[in-house]
Amino acid sequence: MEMTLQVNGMTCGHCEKAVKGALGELEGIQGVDVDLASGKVDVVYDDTLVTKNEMKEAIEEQGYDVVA
Ligand code: 9UX
Repeated sequence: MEMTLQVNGMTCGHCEKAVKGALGELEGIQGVDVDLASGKVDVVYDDTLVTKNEMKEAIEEQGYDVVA
């Protein structure tokens, strides 16, 4: 499965790393691509292992805002 999350508040490369790292620690995440300029985070994942809500919470724990 693949989805795009809109994440607000990422402005530098460290933000990108924080978000990638947080998602990468979740089981079932197969790929993460962050576009800093737009705030779009493309995630490739196994939907039997991880939910959108878990991804959202992991990103929010890092201090960023997930829109929808
Ligand atoms: Mo960069 Mo991101 O100094 O929260 S780590 S803006």
